[in-house]
Amino acid sequence: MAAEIKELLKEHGTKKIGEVQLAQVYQGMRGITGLVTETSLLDAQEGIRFRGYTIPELQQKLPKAENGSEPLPEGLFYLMLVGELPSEDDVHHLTSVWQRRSHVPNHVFATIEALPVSTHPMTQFVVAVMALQTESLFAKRYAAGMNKKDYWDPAFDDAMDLIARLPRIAAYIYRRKYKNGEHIQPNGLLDWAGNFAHMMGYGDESFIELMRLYMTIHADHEGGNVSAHTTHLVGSALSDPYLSYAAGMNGLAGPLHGLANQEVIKWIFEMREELKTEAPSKEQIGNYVRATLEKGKVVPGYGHAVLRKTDPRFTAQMEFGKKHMPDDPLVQTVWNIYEAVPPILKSLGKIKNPWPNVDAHSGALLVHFGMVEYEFYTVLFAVSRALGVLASLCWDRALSFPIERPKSITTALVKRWLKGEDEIWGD
Ligand code: NMX
Ligand code: MLT
Repeated sequence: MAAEIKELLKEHGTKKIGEVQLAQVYQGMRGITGLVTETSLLDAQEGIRFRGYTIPELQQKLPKAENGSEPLPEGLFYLMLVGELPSEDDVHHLTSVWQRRSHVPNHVFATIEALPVSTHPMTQFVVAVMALQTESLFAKRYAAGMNKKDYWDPAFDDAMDLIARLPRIAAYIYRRKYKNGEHIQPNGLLDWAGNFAHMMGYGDESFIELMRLYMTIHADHEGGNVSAHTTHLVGSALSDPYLSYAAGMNGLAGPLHGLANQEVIKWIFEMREELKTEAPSKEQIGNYVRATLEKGKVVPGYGHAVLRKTDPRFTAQMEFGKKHMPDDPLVQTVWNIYEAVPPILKSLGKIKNPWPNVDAHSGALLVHFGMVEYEFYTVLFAVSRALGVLASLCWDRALSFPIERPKSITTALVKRWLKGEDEIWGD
C-alpha cells in the first residue's frame, strides 16, 4: 500500500481535488476534503460503506454466531483492517485472540473506584483508558528506540489489546454505577459482543443480537467525524493508541456527537412526562418539537454534517425493532417522531439534513431490554467506535502518515487579504 501511494503521488500529487471558500474555513471545514481514511467511506445520499460494503450487505456477508442472524463485529474489524471479507475461521480466531488479550490490570479498576460513583460514565471510561495506557507497547518501544518502519507493529498490538479490554472496563463501569458494584466475571466461551452483554448482566438472546448489530453499525463513519479525526490527529503526534483513542472518545462525549444518543432518550422521557402519556400522538410530538426549537435547542438525533438522507444505521435499527419489538410504545414513539420531525425541520429552511441519524433510534431498543440508564449509552458507542478508529490508526502508522498540521488564519489577515494587502495561503 505504501509503495502504491508513493507511486500515485509521484505521478498525480499536484492534481487539484477541490477549492476552498472563505466561509468553509469559518464553518467547521464542511466539505473540505483533507484526510485519507481507508476503513470506510460516507456517501451523503446513500450513507456509510465499510470497505465498499453497505450495512445490509454486511448483515448478509459477515460471519454470524451459531443461531445468530446479526454480524459478529469481529468480522467487521477484520474487514476494516485487512480490506477483505473474513472467513468463519478468521472471525473465530479473532474472538479467541481478544479473549486471550482481555486481561485488565487491577490498577485500572482502582482508578475507576477513585472517582465518585456519580461521575458521568464517559468520564469514568476515558479515565480508565488513560489508566490502561501503562500497558502501551508502542510507548515502551518508542522509548527504547524504534525504527520508523516498525511503528505499525506495536500500534497493531495496542489496538488489539485495547479492543479486547474495553468491554470489561465498560461493563465494570455499568455494574459499578447502576448495579451496586455487583460485577459479573467474563465468560471465555462467548464472542466479543456476547461477552460484553453478559458482563453487563444481559443474557437475553435478542439483546445479545442487538449488541452484535450495535457494535457493528457504530464502528466507523469515515475519517472526518470528531472521534475518528481526533484519534487520527492525536496519533499523528505519535501519541500511542491508548492516548489517541482516549482523546477521540472525549470528542465522542460531546452532545452534538456521540452523547446525542443519551440526549434523544432524555428528550423523549421529558416529553412523555410533560404530556403525561407513554404514547404521544404525532400532533403532540410536533408541538413538542416546535417548543424545543423555540427554546433555542437542537432536536437530538436529527441532522448531520455530511448525510442528506435517513441514516442507514437508523434504518437497520428500525428493522431490528420491527423484528423483535414491533409493539413497544417507546419504539413506536421513535417511529412517530421520524414522521413528525423532518417536515418541521425542513420548514425552517436552514437545516441541511432534516432526517434522523444513528442516535435517534438506539436508546429505545436498549430501554426495551431494561437498559434505562441513558447516561451509559455513549459508552456503548465508544466501545464500538474503537473498532474503526483503531483499525485506521494501524494504517496511519503503516503508511507513515506525518504529523497533522493544517494552516490557520486570523480575521485580521482575512481583512488584509480582501484589501489586496496580504496573501492568505502559505507554501
Ligand atoms: N435541531 C435544531 N437545529 C438544527 C438541527 C437539529 N437537529 N440540526 C442542525 N440544526 C441547525 C444548526 O444548529 C444550525 O443552526 P444555526 O445556523 O442557527 O447555527 C443550522 O441548523 C445549520 O446546521 P447544519 O449545517 O444543517 O448542521 P451542522 O453540519 O452544522 O451540524 C449536527 C450537524 C449533527 C451537529 C446538527 O445537525 C445537530 O446539532 N443535530 C442534533 C445533535 C445530534 O443528533 N448529533 C448526533 C450526530 C450523529 N453522531 O452520532 O455523531
Ligand atoms: C458518526 O458516526 O461519527 C456521526 O454520524 C458523526 C459524523 O459522521 O460526523
